[in-house]
Amino acid sequence: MAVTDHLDDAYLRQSLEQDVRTGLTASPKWLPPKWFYDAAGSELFSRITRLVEYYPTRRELEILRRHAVDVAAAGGADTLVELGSGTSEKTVLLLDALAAAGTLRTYTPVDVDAVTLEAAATRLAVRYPDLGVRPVRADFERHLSLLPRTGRRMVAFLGGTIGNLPPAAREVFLKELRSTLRPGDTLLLGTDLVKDPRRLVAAYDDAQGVTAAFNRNVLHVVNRELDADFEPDAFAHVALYDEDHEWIEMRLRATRPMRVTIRALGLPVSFEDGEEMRTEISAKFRPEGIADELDRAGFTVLRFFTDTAGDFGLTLAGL
Ligand code: AVJ
Repeated sequence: MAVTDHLDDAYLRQSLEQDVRTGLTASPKWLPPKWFYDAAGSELFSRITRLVEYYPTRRELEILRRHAVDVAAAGGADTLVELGSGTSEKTVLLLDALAAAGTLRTYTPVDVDAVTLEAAATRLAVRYPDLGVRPVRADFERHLSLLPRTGRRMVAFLGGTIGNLPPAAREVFLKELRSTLRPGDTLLLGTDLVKDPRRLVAAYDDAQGVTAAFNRNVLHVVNRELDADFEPDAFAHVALYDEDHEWIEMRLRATRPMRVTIRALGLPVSFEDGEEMRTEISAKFRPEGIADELDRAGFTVLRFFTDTAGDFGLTLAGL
């Protein structure tokens, strides 16, 4: 399967270097969640989606099972572009509905991890022999303008991944996405919703420690790619809910004082005992907040769907 690759090694390397230098010299330290997703991290995330505590994937599937037909009918798309497609597990429901509606021609999954992208694209090409599957390896924050320009498009951004962007970056992202779309195109946006903080924290701090391993994976990635000497097991996994910002924060806490060297950057980094480094925010939304943000970016909400428990939201927006 031919993958259109906008992430050549030099580009990836340069953005990782820049992110690591910026994040690890900041106070407090941070690393962007994008770097969780190498092949091992994508596999760990896939295990997270099957944990009892991690409800978002199951809830979004429930919504798609019930409403994919409505989404397909309202969207009328011939091209489905999926940002952060991962294993494309949920996409099958959308593809079935769009295929049944008779409009669908092309599916373009977009992801940063080549292995995951290739596997998902091949699997879907086999399942839908009449569908043009055109995988694109790209960073959805940087390469929106390079996505397919033809046909009537539905851009799906599922799973709540938009919540990984802080509010200002969300605004930029939504405005840029809006500017690549034309009348008739739609956005299908998955968002986790505000709920009991205990359930939120449990979803990001599971009993089996899969999320902890996922969190520490970013250190393995930096070790491998930038010849660093982090001891991932010397960092404790932290998940907390920030009530003011209404987001989950994942952090890695140094369990003792440490000196780490990022050899490829010639960068020494010290951690104090107990020092915490932020590795992810995962924002939780309210329906009116979603409509507001979409509105400000020039979208209009066509439909809002939720599951029976009201845990997760799926919004279909037009221009
Ligand atoms: C894939 C970004 C939607 O924020 O819930 C899961 C990633 N992090 N557990 C999320 C994640 C920790 C996930 N997204």
